[in-house]
Amino acid sequence: MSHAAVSITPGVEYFPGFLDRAAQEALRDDVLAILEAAPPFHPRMPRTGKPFSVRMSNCGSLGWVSDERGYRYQATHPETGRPWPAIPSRLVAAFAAIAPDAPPPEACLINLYDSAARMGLHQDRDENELAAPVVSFSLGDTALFRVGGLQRNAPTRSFRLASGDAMSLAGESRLAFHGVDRVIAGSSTLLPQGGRINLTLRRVTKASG
Ligand code: MD3
Ligand code: FE
Repeated sequence: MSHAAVSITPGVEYFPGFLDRAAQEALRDDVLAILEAAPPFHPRMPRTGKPFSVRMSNCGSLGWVSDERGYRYQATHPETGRPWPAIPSRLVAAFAAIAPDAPPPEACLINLYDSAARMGLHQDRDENELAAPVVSFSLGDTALFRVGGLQRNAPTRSFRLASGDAMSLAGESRLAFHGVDRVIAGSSTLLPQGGRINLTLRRVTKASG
């Protein structure tokens, strides 16, 4: 594992090549097994019900879901009704290597991008614990990622998130606007069907103590 962090903007740290190829393959296999138990679903926009282009699943004690009733964290899959699978131990270890002082993550959102999927500029603000860092890992095709400021119209910076890259978001950037402009098809051989998987680990409830 490489631990050289690049600071993108205060609170946003980028770890290019954090996972080597063997670690990416092991994590990919963990995630593909999770998706057998907790199949990807298409989240829908609150109110309008318009489906996201990104498919999602989760692991951990809580998972992020969205539908006509709103955005929320819940303990069960919205379609199967089953509890989410556990976060794989190698992923918990990778989180701890990046955020050694953080409370244990409760939610791991699994975002699945095909070559047409994107994620508009947004803030992550559905967590009750905003003091804890968010840590993300990318697998598969490279994404063109954008991060801005605390207001939607602030200037943004773009960079690529490639397979094995990690990012941590903390402090003043925890509420920065960000999004995925597009995914570059065919840029990685990691995933058998192509596309991109992003894993985002979060603390949702206030950590006690
Ligand atoms: C920057 N996912 O699921 S994760 C999301 O690549 C989401 O799938 C993106 O944004 C993806 O909400 C990016 C990295 C990330 C997470 C939280 C952030 C970047 C962030 C919070 C503030 C600034
Ligand atoms: Fe986000």
